[in-house]
Amino acid sequence: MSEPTPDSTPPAAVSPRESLLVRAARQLPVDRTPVWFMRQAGRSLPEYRALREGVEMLTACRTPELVTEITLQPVRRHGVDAAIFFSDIVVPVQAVGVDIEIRPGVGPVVAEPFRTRADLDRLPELTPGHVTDVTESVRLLTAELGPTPLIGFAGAPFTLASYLVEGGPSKNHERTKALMHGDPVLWHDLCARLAQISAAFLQVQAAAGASAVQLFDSWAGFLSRADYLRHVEPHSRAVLAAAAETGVPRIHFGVGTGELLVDMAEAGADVIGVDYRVSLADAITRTRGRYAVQGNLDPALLFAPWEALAPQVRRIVEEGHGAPGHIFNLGHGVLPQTDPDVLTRVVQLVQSIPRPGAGG
Ligand code: 1CP
Repeated sequence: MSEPTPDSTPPAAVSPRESLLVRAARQLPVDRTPVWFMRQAGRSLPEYRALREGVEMLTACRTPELVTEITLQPVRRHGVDAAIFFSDIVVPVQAVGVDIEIRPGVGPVVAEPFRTRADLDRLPELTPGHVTDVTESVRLLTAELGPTPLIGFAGAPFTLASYLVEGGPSKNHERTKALMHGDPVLWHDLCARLAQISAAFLQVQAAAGASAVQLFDSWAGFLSRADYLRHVEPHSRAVLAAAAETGVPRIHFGVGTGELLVDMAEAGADVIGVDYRVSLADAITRTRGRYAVQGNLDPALLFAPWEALAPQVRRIVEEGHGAPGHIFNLGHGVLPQTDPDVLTRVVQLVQSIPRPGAGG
């Protein structure tokens, strides 16, 4: 099989690593904008809720047959251009032995929060042997997905550290920031360990067949730029550099990160994820048109009437035409009460709009 030439769009059925999503991430021409949704699996889908009946979240994440079925559900239903691996950002820390569970309606809860140097002993490095189920899940999935790319993911060190230090979801991240400033040496050691874990988790997914990876730094927007650059960016940079070795494109995403967008892109991303607070046009200007962009429909707009929603979808696709590559997505995850039929309609609309300048 030969590489597609950069100046032509390949025919529809290609290998996932030549798919629209990967081409857009690599700034290669595409005849239309690829689309997927963060949190497209689960939550809003009745078929997901049926499968999860009586099964704990982390058990579901570690059971390859369930992971495969749950990951495929939104691909079948919505016809999206990529699958997102059904897992959670806390799976790799659980895999190395941290006592953590995901409580319904709450999120990840850590039995013994991390506060001291001795706690680092509870966080060994991750090896592929810790996550053989993940390798198996990705292999099963990529066999089923055919030409549709699978996106692997991991949590970034800061977002993971926040769960470990706070012990669960946090509004203000106060204990995390107290550790960052109160004991910067321990903070850096914790983040360096988490960076190793995230990087190894991404590498396992790419080695087993994922065609792109996304690093979720969901809570980075709670940081000042100075804190981000000093205490966080070097660790995210290390994860993205390790991910680069796999050869698959890297998407870097956070929420409320308008002030950090350039730094997050320059940390080593191929694609910068843009939340809904910053327009794609502004994001493209801020990053000087050097990066592919992903986003950024406000997930709450999926509750608006179609006549109000459709022009917003079109506007975002058109703004994305100004970037060297655009992957349509929401500005954050699908909200649980979203009508899945609206998501399908958004996919169809995005896929109906040609991207100018593809030469085809
Ligand atoms: O029982 C359930 O169904 C629990 C809900 C749920 C689901 C479906 C959680 C708990 N995690 C997931 C899956 C998940 N998590 C995926 C794969 C599914 C998909 O995207 O379609 C992904 C990519 C994640 C990543 C994740 N988990 C992030 C980063 C993305 C983001 O939303 O910013 C974060 C912050 C988490 C932690 C987490 N896990 C679950 C919840 C409710 C939370 C957030 C809690 C909080 O507010 O802090």
